[in-house]
Amino acid sequence: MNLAKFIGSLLGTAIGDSLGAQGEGIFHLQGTKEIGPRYTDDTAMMIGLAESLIECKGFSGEHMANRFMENFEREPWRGYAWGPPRIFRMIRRGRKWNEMLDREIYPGGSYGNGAAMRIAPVGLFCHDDPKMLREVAYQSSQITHSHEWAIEGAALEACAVAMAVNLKAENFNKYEFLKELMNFTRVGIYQKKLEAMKSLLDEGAPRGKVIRELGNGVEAMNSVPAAIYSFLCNSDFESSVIYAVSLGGDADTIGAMTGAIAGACYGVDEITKRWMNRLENREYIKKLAEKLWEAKKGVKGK
Ligand code: F2R
Ligand code: MG
Ligand code: MG
Repeated sequence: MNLAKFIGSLLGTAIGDSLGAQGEGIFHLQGTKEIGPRYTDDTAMMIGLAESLIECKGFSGEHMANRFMENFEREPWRGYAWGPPRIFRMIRRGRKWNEMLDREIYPGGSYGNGAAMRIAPVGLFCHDDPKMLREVAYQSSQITHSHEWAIEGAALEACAVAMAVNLKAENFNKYEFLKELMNFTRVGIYQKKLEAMKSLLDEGAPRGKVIRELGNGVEAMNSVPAAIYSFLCNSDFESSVIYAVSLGGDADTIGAMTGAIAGACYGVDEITKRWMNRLENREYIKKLAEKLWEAKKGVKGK
């Protein structure tokens, strides 16, 4: 278990988010190279998820839902989307975390990328146990997102983070990585997009084609594949997140999810120093990664 990878993944999330936050919603963002002064809801929710896993030494739906709600109430200005704040208000009024409250907002539940954008701590905490990883990814997602595309997107992103933790960066083979993700996913729309990545990688496809085939939107199935691809088609942390954000669209979230995977692969020492120095709340996020690592060691030692 490598502490630098845990720290890299949580700080990587925050850096990718802060880099993309400057241009969320813009179609193409080529040229963005400096992080903004603030991270957004992506990192705020990743922090809540990590805090809960640490405090409970594992998953507790009620605790996690309350932590999401409290963190939102303290900082409602982080740029949350439409659904989650409504769910937090329902929870404040006494509704339960596992009532699939998003179905009262979106028929069939939300397939937004809000569950996947915060999932890095699950990939880290469950990096050695794929069954538990899928279970915790699904359950933690269902607090706000119960649509199959949202929970599977979160599990796939968590799986990519876990695989990145487990691999030695010098042995990274993008096609092997992709194959393992294809074996993991159970949902057709992700299987199709992972399949498409093979040819996109082979031909070094231009950004326009990548966006057309994988998407760059706020929906989980239109952003998780873009983040995985951004990691696969680059070979260091900085170029991975710059590429992710250059796809535009939901740039903070594609940046955050790419940063989580790339940070887990390359470790904190390979993260661009000028970004680290500017990152909001850097010391707290680093501390959280250390505590998550300690909590994992404790659980493993039992
Ligand atoms: N939302 C933003 N940014 C724009 C808002 C900025 C903000 N108001 C400000 O500047 O202050 N960013 C963040 O939201 C995304 C994550 O969203 P999440 O948590 O998944 O939310 P939600 O509401 O569940 O879903 C988001 C959108 O997805 C579409 N959608 C989801 N389920 C649907 C369904 N069943 N049918 C139709 N559409 C569905 C909707 O368009 C939702 O609005 C991240 O980008 C994060 O950065
Ligand atoms: Mg955001
Ligand atoms: Mg976003």
